[in-house]
Amino acid sequence: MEIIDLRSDTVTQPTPAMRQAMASAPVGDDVYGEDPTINRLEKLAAAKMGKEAGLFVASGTMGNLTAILTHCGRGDEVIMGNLGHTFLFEAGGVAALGGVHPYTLPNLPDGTLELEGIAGAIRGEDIHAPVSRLLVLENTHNRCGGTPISAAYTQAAGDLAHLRGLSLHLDGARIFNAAGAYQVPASELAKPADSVTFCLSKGLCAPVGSVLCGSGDFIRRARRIRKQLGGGMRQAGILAAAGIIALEEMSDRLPEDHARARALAEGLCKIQGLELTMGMPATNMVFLSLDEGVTLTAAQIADRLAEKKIKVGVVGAKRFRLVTHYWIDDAAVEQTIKAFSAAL
Ligand code: TLP
Repeated sequence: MEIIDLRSDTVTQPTPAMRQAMASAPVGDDVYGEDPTINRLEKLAAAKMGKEAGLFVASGTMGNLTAILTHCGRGDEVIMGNLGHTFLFEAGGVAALGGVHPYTLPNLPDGTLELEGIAGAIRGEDIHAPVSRLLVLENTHNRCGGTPISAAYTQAAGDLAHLRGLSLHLDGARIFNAAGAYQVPASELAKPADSVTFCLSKGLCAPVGSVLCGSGDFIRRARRIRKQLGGGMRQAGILAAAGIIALEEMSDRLPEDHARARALAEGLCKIQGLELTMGMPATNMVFLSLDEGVTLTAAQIADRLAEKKIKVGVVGAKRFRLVTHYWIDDAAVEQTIKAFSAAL
């Protein structure tokens, strides 16, 4: 039996079309700007985001780090959510490698930051304070339940940042999930942002990579930072070839994963002992917790599920995260609901 892996959409295997494209991709040395497949991917990505230029990077983390280090110098401050991926899960890279000071604001349950909170966090002219340089938003918001953030909110936050002299970076690791949820082009969600990263290697199934997009000048500067970080790649067109398929063939099908996440949530919340922590999913993430009547921990239940070849994310003593993706079909959803029921 195949393994049902719901831990993340990062576990997705490349599609057969990707493997074929990778095998035959024309390549060159990208540090010389001579990889035709990377150049094609960067152009395509920039067009999808409505920006002038793109930069292929190894991961979402590298894309966010490159962006933040391009916007900010040492001692500058970046405002971000306390549940944001850049704050929680990127090993403190902006502080460790860039000397950039994070100012965190509480994320609201829908993944946004209160506009008054952002306004209040922006520093004035005071030699005691770091210089406020950048605001970071995340769409979809991972730890807030995979919630999609609207274009209207992003515009309002971007307007506020710009009015006060800050730039806006969007961690759009799953921006195509947000676009699918709102039924709008991703470029509309990214429009207010000065820079945006999105991942090819999550729900879009490519094996490696993300793209950072922004103005031509911003990407020229980001290219140097990527080199500093050791991210100048050579014949990586082999990877970009899969990224092109990801953008052309996989970005519009994500609502199928959202429908399966809803089916999974509907089935699981009927099981005694389980509750949906963040309500019905709007995209591809289901957050679940065990109620007080259950004595087992989430890790113990995950072990029982693993015996049935089902892998789920354990994100707290009593909490799970289940993520649907291309390799999770209707039968896998049903099997998972049955296995949870038996494990409890
Ligand atoms: N998220 C991973 C884990 O790191 C938690 C996951 O399984 O969801 N931004 C967001 C919003 C992300 O969710 C992630 C990965 C990244 C950036 C980083 O991407 P990678 O893993 O490519 O560095």
